[in-house]
Amino acid sequence: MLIIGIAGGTGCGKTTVVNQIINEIPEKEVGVISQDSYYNDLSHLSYEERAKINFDHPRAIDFDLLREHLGLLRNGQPIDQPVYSFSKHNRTGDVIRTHPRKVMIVEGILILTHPEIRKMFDIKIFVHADSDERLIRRLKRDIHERGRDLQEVLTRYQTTLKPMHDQFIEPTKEYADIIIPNNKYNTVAVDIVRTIINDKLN
Ligand code: UZR
Ligand code: MG
Repeated sequence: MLIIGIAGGTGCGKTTVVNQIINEIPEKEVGVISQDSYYNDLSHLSYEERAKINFDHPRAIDFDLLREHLGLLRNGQPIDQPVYSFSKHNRTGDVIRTHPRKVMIVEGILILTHPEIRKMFDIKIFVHADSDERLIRRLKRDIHERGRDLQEVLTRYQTTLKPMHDQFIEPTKEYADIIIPNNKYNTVAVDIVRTIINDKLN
C-alpha cells in the first residue's frame, strides 16, 4: 500500500490536485480520506459552543482515530470513517465503510502537523497557492456553499485562518517531499506523482 498525505492551506486547491492525481487510476485501486472526517466528536457541546471552536488548530483533530484507521488500512482491514457536517460543526453519527486500496490518499490542512501521522505517509505533498488566491477561493466557497456572509468570512480569515496558517500549516511545508504549485503550470508536478503511483500499481 502507498499512503500519500496531501496538505496545504485552506483554499489552496487540495481537492483539485487530488482529483487530477486520481482521475486516471481505476476506482478499485485508490481511496481518499479527508481530514474533515476526523474533527473531534463535539456532541457534548451545544451548537453555539461548537461554532466558537478553532477548527484550524491541530487540537481540533482526532489524530488518535486517524492514526488507528491508517494502521487498520495498512493491515488490510476496512475502517468506518465518521461523516462530518460543516453546517452542524459535528459528526453526523453516520459512517462510511472504507476499504483498503493499493493507493490511499489522505488530504487536509493539518495532516502534516502530527509527527506520528507524518511517519505513516510514504509520500508527503504540500499544495502551495498564494494567500490572496486562497482567500478569494475561501470567500467564494463559504458564501456560495456554506451560507456565510462576506464580513463573517473576512473576520474569520483575519482572526483565525491566517494566524493558524502561519503558525501551524505553512511550517509543515518543510516536511513535504513534493511541493505542488497550484496554478496552471502544475502539470509536471502532478505527472510526477502519477508516475510514482503507476509504478506502484504495475
Ligand atoms: P479546507 N471548517 C468549518 O468551516 N467548519 C467546521 O465545522 C469545521 C471546519 C473549516 C475550517 C478550515 N475552518 O479552515 C477548513 N473554519 O474547514 C478546512 N472555520 O477545509 O482545507 O477544505 O479549506
Ligand atoms: Mg477541502
